[in-house]
Amino acid sequence: MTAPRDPEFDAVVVGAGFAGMYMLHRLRELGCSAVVLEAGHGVGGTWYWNRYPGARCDSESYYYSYSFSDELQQEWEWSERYPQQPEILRYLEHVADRFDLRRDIRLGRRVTEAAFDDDAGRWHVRTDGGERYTGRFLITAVGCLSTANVPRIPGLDAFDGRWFHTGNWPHDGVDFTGLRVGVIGTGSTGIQAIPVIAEQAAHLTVFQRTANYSVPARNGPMDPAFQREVKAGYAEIRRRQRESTNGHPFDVEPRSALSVPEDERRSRYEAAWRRGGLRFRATFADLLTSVEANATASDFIRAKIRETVRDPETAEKLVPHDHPFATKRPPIDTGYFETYNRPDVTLVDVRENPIVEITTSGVRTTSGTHPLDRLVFATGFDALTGPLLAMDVRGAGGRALRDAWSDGPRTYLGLQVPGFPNLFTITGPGSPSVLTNMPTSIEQHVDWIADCLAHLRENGLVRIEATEDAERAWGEHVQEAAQRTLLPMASTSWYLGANVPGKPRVFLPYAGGLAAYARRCAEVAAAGYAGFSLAPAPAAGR
Ligand code: NA7
Repeated sequence: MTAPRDPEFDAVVVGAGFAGMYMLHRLRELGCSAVVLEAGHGVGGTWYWNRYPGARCDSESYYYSYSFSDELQQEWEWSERYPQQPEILRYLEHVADRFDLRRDIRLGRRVTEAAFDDDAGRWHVRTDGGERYTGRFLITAVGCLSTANVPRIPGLDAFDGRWFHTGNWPHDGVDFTGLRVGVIGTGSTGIQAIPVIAEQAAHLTVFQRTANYSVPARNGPMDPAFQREVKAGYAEIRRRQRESTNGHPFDVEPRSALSVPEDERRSRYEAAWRRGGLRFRATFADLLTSVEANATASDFIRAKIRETVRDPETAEKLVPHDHPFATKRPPIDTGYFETYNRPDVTLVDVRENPIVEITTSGVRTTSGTHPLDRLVFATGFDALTGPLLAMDVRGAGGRALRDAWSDGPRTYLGLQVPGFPNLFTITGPGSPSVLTNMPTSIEQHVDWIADCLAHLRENGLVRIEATEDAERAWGEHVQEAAQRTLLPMASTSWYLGANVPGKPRVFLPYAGGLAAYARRCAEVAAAGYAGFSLAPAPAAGR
């Protein structure tokens, strides 16, 4: 008897979030056979896992969505300016149904190994359940922020209460009523969760390592007239997104913060503060390129924190001082700083009083023990490289991705890795990804990959691999692009890998802007995939 063969596909896609689902749709349009392997027991990716209290998107609903189908964008109704996690998940489930994607998505399959077979020119993929799949192409759609970072604090195992990481939240929810809750972390996630948890808990203790800037979100119900206007204007909105730096449809003020008189500058910041949201960053052209310009925005927010928080000592702890505004991912919030005016909320500065251990009953810092019943880690992710390295990926000659990236990720355009033929990494390190509105970047990547696969097929080619030279030049360009901004000034940023002990300090996303990046990708394709080596099927008998 012959052993059953692994199911064979043109492409194996890993992940069924925004990226994996659109990739499947495009592969089908090309007539390619494909399977999507998804670790979760439902589609949605980020929005399947991140169910913590207050979880919502910081980009506005009308543009944090797919643009590839006008019918979809016309028929879907968003209920709020910023969609909550359950609403985005419903949207992605709707997409899965509407485009009949589910029949090629295998849920509950975590990919643990992927190895390239040089002779056959195929990827062999294995899941945690021991299933095997084979594909000519392996396309990762694993997200940038999907590998939870739980700090190794001594004693966690001994904690008598329950603990949670925000990115892996129990599906049946967590009831904090009447409990003493601790939250570690004040990034975008902590800043969303803290006000909501404070409403429920008997007492909330926030453990803050780095004070963060935050701008009010100004969330609210979607205005039906605005929704109609958006739907009528989608073509233009999508064009603006694609031609922007960050994938948002708004313009950046072309003037320098330093070119306007102080009272005008202040009134512009006030207006941006009242309007709320990530657009605050666009108040002036040079907030991310000039230390002096940035200081005007940073000082404005610092003053707002001091105005909002009544206890001056707490306010001072909350005022960021070690990095310029927006050099770490800028959070937006609903009542974050106001939460510290509650009598049942305590702020602990763990830079001043580091956490020593977790005891059976709480968190012990150098200044004493904070008794807790529940502990929430809002401590972020092993960003960009974590989800790729969590799979044991082996390229040509059995080389491990982990070894190839021991000094930091090496990619060409964030899309391919030399030595890993026929592997495409959607929103991989070295692409704009997390510096942009993700669905916009995802669509650009997926479309580029789909066009590339069509090109290969039309030309009788079966193998594509980034060259070492192209990778080296792109890697240098990624670092230069970061250096042209203030982003590397945030020394504790996950953009730099600084949040995970032992991770190489390399600036991970491409900071040159989405529009410039997409132009570059298009030029590369138009030049016959410059920087990639393309090959036909090996001669028989090889
Ligand atoms: P982030 O932005 O990485 O924030 C994590 C927070 O947790 C941040 O305040 C960290 O402080 C803090 N942290 C991490 N490790 C520790 C330890 N060991 N002790 C104390 N505090 C710690 O993750 P988020 O989930 O908030 O946001 C991720 C992205 O998801 C977000 O930007 C959006 O794009 C969506 P630090 O600043 O490192 O000192």
